[in-house]
Amino acid sequence: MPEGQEKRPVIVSSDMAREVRIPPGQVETKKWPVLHYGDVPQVNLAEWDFRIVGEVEAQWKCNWETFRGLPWVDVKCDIHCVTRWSRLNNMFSGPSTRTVLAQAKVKPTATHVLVHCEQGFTTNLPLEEFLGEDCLFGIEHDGKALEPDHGWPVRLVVPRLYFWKSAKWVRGIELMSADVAGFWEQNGYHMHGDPWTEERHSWEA
Ligand SMILES: Nc1nc2c(c(=O)[nH]1)N[C@H]1C(S)=C(S)[C@@H](COP(=O)(O)O)O[C@H]1N2
Ligand SMILES: [Mo]
Repeated sequence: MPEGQEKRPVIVSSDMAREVRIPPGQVETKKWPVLHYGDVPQVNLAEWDFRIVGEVEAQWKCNWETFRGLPWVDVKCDIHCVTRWSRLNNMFSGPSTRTVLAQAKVKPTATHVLVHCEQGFTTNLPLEEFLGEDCLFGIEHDGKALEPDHGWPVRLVVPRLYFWKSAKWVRGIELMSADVAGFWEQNGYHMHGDPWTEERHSWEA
């Protein structure tokens, strides 16, 4: 937790209030599976930076110390992978997407976000969903730094969409004036990805 921030808001994802917590076609797991394309990147915090580019009045860039020092929130949420596992009752901590985006002045033309990660991984989502109140840049999970496998030093967490939108090893965001397919989306995953209506693949759209 950043120094001087003794108390931070706890946000409970609205999906946790559902009577049925497991979306259709999903199975609960107590473990936390690891899933990604390619290798776990070697990240050097001294060289790490985070950028906000695209449909903004001025680009914004910061180093790890500044990013980590932004005010944090704690978010309780369930996560749902399109490969059919769901993991309930996670706690992620870090700066909210709203806090991070407030560092730049977004142009009114921005409608979507393309998230950029180490090794060129990308994922796309509507700006409105990126700014959901339960969305954050997760630095800790259940009070501990993320494991390298799960996105250390920081991953996006968008609890109400399938978990492939929760990009690991994130390095920046690009504000877009149109919806542009990211990595898994180019490979057939859905442009939106709502687990409750099973938006798994674009050919089922
Ligand atoms: N950078 C990056 N992030 C990624 C992926 C990836 O391939 N690269 N895969 C996504 C997919 S498909 C899933 S299901 C989740 C899995 O996160 P986990 O390994 O922490 O469970 O990460 C997502 N984030
Ligand atoms: Mo996934």
